[in-house]
Amino acid sequence: MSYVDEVLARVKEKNASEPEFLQAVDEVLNSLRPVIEANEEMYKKQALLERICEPERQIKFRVPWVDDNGQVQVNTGYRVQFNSAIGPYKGGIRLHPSVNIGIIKFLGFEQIFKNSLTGLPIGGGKGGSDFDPKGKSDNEIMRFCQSFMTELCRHIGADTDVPAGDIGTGAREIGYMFGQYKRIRNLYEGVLTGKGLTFGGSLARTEATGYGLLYLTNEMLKTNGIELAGKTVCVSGAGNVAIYATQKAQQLGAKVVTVSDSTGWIYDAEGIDVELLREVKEVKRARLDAYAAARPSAVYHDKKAEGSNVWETKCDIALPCATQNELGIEDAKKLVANGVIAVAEGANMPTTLEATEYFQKNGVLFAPGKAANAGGVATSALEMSQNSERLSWSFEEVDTKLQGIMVNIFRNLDAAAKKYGFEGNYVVGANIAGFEKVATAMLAQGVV
Ligand code: NDP
Ligand code: 2IT
Repeated sequence: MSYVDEVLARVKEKNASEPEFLQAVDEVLNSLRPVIEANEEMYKKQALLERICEPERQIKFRVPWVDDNGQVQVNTGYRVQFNSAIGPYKGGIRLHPSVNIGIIKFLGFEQIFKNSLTGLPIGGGKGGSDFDPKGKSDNEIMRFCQSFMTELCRHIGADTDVPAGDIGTGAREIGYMFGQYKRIRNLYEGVLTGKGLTFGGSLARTEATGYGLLYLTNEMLKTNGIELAGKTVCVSGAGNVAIYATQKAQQLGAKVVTVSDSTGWIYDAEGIDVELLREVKEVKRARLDAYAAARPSAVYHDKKAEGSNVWETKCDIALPCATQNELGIEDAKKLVANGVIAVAEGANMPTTLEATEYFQKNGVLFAPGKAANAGGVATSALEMSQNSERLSWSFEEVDTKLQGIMVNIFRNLDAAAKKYGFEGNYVVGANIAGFEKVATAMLAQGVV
């Protein structure tokens, strides 16, 4: 049995109840085969793959809070500090009822390689809670965030671990968490990113993941002789990533015809109206049927009633920006039958392994999330730099750096794929390019 197969078998046995984590490990380790096989004995002796699949530290804690009726509620909080070989742990906090340790581990594992790809000095981590922000009042959100940070604050710090947003965690939640950290630790430091602009946040961080997704997609298309302008795009999700992906796609001359949330999706023949979408989702925190009600060209589809989703819409480019495993094999077949040219993941692991392989076999350009959505965390690292030097850069300065980072990520993964004989396989390219830097740093730092 090869070293990769041995480790895969052990990881599966050890983490049998964590399907998302196993899925992420399966994809990464399988695509690292050419690198590992070139130096198998050394990697095995160093147990490098076992070390990379085992978080440095996992923190699980109780989060008690009082709701508006005076009832005490209890949630579970997590922070997985996965790998600090190349910098302090860095990664978001997910607030969603589906959160469990396996989901946080999959996200933390992906974050190791993503953060490495950015070229910036950040390690991999992720956190969250099974708290559901939907339908909660501002005061309930604040009490939850304060309780969550009351425990988390002893494990994080500007040079230790720097959390940020993810599903269910936006500027409001980061603000409450920052306030509580500062109060308890008596430290005014860049301990979180995605902060408000009046207290150390970076311009363009809000837009960065969606914008970065389009910068990388554009570079991938250009490299393959294809123009983004004039293309029809399907976006899923209607949150932070989806909104700014839609905005940048339109600025670059494409037409985005769909967005979705957990209950339904919109087809808008005239192209999504981003200002209206922002008003519905960011300001009113309403459902997408409110978008359709305000826009005659839009049709609302109820997911449950119709059993449908955005992927049945004919498009040239698909950008899944909602959540893991939202694009399966049947969706991939529909997209390919409808002539899709490129798929780029705004979300983390939104495409199942089977669907990814189907795209690749059918000649669809496929950009994996750890490369395509790295613009968010890259800009978080730029926020950390600004906090350290106690300065703030202009929107244009940050956006220009972001563009450079995304183009560089694509060039690096394209080159890594070519170097190992997998030209055009950007999944293999991203995993190898991300892994090499982390592996070199881990080996240099000894058995820790
Ligand atoms: P938001 O909370 O802002 O938006 C999430 C969107 O996805 C919402 O429209 C939500 O619908 C939908 N969604 C979430 N969970 C589900 C589900 N289980 N089923 C169906 N729809 C769902 O999150 P973000 O936009 O920040 O994150 C989206 C994805 O991008 C995630 O995978 C995240 O990990 C990834 N990502 C985020 C980055 C960031 O900087 N924010 C950076 C890199 C990756 P509803 O409104 O109904 O809840
Ligand atoms: O998945 C991700 O990269 C994020 N949610 C952003 C993490 C960050 O630290 O900005």
